[in-house]
Amino acid sequence: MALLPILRYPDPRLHTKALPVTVIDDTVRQLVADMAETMYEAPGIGLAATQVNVHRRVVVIDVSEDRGELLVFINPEIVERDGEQVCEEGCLSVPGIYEKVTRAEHVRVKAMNEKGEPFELEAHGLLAVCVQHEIDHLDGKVFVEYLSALKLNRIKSKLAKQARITA
Ligand code: GNR
Ligand code: NI
Repeated sequence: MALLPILRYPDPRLHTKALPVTVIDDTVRQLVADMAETMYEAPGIGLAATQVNVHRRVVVIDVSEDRGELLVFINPEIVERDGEQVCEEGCLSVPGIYEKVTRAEHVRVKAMNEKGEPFELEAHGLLAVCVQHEIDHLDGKVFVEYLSALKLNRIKSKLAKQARITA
C-alpha cells in the first residue's frame, strides 16, 4: 500500500483523457488499493486515477458514513441518467473550493470491479453526484469548469495565492 500524490488544479495533466483498462492484472489491483488508501487518508468520498497522474479509467468511491463500503469502478460508463440535483461539490484537486453544480439526480452505471466482474449500479443523490464527478475526471474535466468564467477566474487567483503561501 502507498499514499499517492494528488495533482492540483490547474495542473494541465488533469485535462488528460484516461484510456480504458484492457487487462485487470496485479498492477491495476495495486493501483486500486493505493487509490483507496489515498482517498481514505485525504479524506475524500471518491478518487479518479487521473488525479494521481495515472491516465487509465479507474475510480474508487465510498460515500458511506462508516467508510467501510468501498466501490471500485473500472471502465465505468453511465448508461442512463435522469432528473436534476444541485450539490455543493468539492474536489481533492481543488482544495478549499466548494461550489454548487447541477447534475443528474439518478444515474445507472456499468463497470467492472477489481476482479474483472461486470456489474451495474443504480445511484441517486450524493453517490450519483460522485460517480459523475469521477467520470468527468477520467474525461479530463474538473468540476470548477462548469462555473462561469468570472467564478473560475476568482478560483484560479485564490489557488495561485494559496500556492504562493504554501511554497
Ligand atoms: O471528497 C470529495 N467530496 C465531494 C463532495 C461533493 C461532490 C463531489 C465530491 S468528490 C470529492 C473527492 C474528489 O475530488 N474526487 O474526485
Ligand atoms: Ni475531484
